[in-house]
Amino acid sequence: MTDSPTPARVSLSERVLEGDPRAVARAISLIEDESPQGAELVRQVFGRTGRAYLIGITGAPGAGKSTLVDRLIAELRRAGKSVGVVAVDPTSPFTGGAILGDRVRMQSHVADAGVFIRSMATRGNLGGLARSTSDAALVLDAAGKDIVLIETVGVGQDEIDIVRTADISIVTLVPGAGDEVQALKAGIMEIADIFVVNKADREGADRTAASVEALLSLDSFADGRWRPPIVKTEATTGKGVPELVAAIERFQAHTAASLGDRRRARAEFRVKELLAHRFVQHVGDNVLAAGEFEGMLDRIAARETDPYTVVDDILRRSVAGPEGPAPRGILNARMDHVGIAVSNLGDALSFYTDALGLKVETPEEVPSQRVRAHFIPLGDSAIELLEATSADSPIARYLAKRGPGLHHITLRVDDIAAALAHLKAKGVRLIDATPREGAHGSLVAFIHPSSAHGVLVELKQT
Ligand SMILES: Nc1nc2c(ncn2[C@@H]2O[C@H](COP(=O)(O)OP(=O)(O)OP(=O)(O)O)[C@@H](O)[C@H]2O)c(=O)[nH]1
Ligand SMILES: [Mg+2]
Repeated sequence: MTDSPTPARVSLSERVLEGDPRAVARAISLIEDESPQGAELVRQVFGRTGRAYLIGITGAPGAGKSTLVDRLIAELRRAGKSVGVVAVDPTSPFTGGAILGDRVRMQSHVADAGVFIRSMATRGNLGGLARSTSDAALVLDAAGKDIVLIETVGVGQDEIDIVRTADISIVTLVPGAGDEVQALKAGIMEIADIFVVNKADREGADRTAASVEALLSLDSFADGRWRPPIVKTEATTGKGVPELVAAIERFQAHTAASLGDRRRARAEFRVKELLAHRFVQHVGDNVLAAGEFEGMLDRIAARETDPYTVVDDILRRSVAGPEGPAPRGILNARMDHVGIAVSNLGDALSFYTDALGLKVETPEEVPSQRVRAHFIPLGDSAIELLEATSADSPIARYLAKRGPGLHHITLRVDDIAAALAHLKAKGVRLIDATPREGAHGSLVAFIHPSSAHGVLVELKQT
């Protein structure tokens, strides 16, 4: 990106940081589309975030969350705070209705420059939604909003990821939701910092509050731990909303010292989730061939392989390098090692270990060849220093004829018999038409140097 001082060339991230609402809208769209520019934008503004207080509001469809958010905006504006809102509906793949509903519900603030409201559409999975919600909140934070409200539907386990985005989580219930509270016990207790019983004008608000209270009383909340208060509200009239704001402020004060820890835990979750997502994406894009994954699943279903073997194989292939595994041709050949004939092992070792700083493995005697082999592991492959142990060793003859230097290269293949058949069909001159036993139960075969442009090539199947 060029650093041009002309306003027309000011980057999107700069405009977001200035609080330009059109830039904020554009930025959130990029994030919603999971585009690389969205990720780049987050990278650029991240250092300038962390100032906003993130308030998550979750609850069943129609609980009155948007109406409540609308009231909260009004309260917060009165207190001189700027507000951003992200409304999410993971339950509906077509959020047109919800978006319209949110817009209508929060309409009173549309003209207010201190308020920015955005609905997030559902694309794909909840993980993606949690990610984009959290990034959208970051954008609003970067744009200078003091408070970011995140509205999300549902109070189940699935929504916990989304709620994790916030500094405080408010769970909204309505009269008659007692059964729901019981059913979702664990999930609710994990995410709620404040319980709101909205629609308190309706019959049964006290009973719902009592069932939450019964749940809370199961916990002793020792050591100054925050005990979630239960606040009754009437979002339509605004009754109880100042009490809710007061409860939020109490929580904020109570957890001020631990806010950093909460955000750190969030970062850990975010990083791991993103890493898993990116890794799976990388595997699909760069590691596996088209249809290969489906083939693996078929073979698992047919009990020809198992999930652990498949994942180990994918992992091994994925960590081949930052550029991903190199194409290996029809034989799927990988460099196993390079064999170097040395006349003076001491000199050779001082170069490889002292100068290059490599580590030599314990030497291996190959009596049949009258050779001692010193392996030096080098990433995925190795260097093999070959030392003659007798004057009639092939290495001794090689040294006498050609001097020290490259003796052979060894390529690892998956199926040596198939490789030999393929090479033979290609008219390649082979020293070994069929594989023979190598070290450690491997199978090896040599290609004649006359076919390999002066290099002795060994094929190996482990
Ligand atoms: N009687 C009563 N109705 C309310 C109250 N709060 C909200 N409502 C009504 O409940 C309906 C749903 O309100 P919303 O604010 O859209 O609820 P929501 O939880 O945002 O709904 P979704 O986003 O669709 O899940 C609307 O008709 C509101 O007017 C309240 O305190 N009392
Ligand atoms: Mg809503």
